[in-house]
Amino acid sequence: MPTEAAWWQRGIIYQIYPRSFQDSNGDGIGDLAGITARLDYVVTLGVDAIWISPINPSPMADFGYDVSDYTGIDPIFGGMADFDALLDAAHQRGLKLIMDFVPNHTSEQHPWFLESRSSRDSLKRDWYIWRDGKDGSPPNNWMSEFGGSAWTFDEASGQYYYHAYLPQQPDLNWRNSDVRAAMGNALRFWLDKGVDGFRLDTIHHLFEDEGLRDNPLNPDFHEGLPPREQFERTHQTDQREVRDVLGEFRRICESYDDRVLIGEAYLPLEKLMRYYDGVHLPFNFHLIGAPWNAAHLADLIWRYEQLLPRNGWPNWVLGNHDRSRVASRFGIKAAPLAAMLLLTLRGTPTLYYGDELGLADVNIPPAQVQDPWEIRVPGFGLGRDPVRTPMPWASEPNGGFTAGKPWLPLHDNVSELNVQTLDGKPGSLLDLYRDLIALRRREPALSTGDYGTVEHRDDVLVYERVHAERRLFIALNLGTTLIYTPLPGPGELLFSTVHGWKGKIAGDLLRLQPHEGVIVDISAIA
Ligand SMILES: [Ca+2]
Ligand SMILES: [Ca+2]
Repeated sequence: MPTEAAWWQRGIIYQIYPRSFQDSNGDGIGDLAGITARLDYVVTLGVDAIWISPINPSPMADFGYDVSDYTGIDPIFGGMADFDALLDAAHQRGLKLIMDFVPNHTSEQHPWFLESRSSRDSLKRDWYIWRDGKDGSPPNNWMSEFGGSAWTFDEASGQYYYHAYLPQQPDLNWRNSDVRAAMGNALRFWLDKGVDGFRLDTIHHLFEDEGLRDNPLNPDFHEGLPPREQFERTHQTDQREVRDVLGEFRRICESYDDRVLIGEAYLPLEKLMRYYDGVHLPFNFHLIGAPWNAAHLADLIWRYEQLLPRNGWPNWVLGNHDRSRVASRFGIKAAPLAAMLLLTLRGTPTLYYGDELGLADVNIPPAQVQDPWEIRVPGFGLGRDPVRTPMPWASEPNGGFTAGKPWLPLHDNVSELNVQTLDGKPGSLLDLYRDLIALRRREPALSTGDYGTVEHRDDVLVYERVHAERRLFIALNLGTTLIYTPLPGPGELLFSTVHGWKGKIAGDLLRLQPHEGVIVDISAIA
């Protein structure tokens, strides 16, 4: 570990889904002025940075992940003055601001695509991926992430265009140097304004096989999996050239002070590591997919550490706008333990708004479904609406989120589960998050320290974090029964998810309640 850790190595990132954080004008949709109004709350959490999901102008076919102008603000979120005010307000409070940037595809309404599709001779034709069909069918067997062919036929120009996601999200051709230059300029536009970094959307999709070879069949496909799983994505994602483009992005960012590049890529750990060439933090989603099992987690932590490249800084994500919330995945009783896990692992933690309250996935009645994944892909399941519901701020109608009708319904026990009610309530998850974050900030061992051991003892996950003379012992009882586990020696209990703060532990045996996690200072042991 370098002595001078960057802010994004020491820090904690808090993800805000802007549609659902705070509405300021009564249209039922969260906006930038709303986020600004709630920054003081974010400061009370003790996090270092906010990352806001896309706010660029967008037809909202995929809620902002279909961008029609990379250097503007969608009117639904406000104007550029609102953005500047948010950035200022964040910086005044010592918070960094990370933007979402969507490089793989634009909206079909982006002027670049409108021009590209206007004719085969368009100067921007090559900015996207256009191909002739084969015998009246698409150019190859590639499927979109939403199911169905990844190719859509354009009647007017008589060719297919490629889209890894919705037909409304045509993929850019990153082999075209004008595309690279235009997107580089978009990054500089925001960096010049002073944003502190980007979370780059779906970077493993940036390039496709140049020869457009068919994907092989997935031997593990079975009934019940989404149709897109029929084929492996061998030729469709994770191509070698991705790293060149990410390297260009990184050079742009590093020509400014102290900026960070984070990349989204759902990949096995081995493949994920290659993205450290390009971005500072390839998001590690493996905690999101993990079973709540001590043996599995110990193995995951250890394997991740072993695979990290030299100077590659680890990171952990507990929840996001695409996956089931932690309180639903692991159960609400496990939520405090999950918080302790996230905030005591080596590397940058990212937490998702509302998880600090214990918000669970919200059941959305069919008539109120908003997510295109569910609307356009029948049978896809619940879609992502359940994890994107409005933040409950107070015990009042719509939780103080909006004076109007919220774009998605809130959970059904707003009167109990809201910021105001949990604020300062002894034993609340919100207080536990704040206390753990404060402890992490005080203890370099927890943020930038090394690991001692990482192991599991039946249902107990155990690891040590070490920094200089400081040695902290962490034990998490993932099981549902009382359990005793050995302590290396006498220590001082710094934190328990069950009992709050405690003092000395004389013996060398720890007593752990069901779902209890503890942090013990064992620096005194020789
Ligand atoms: Ca609004
Ligand atoms: Ca692509």
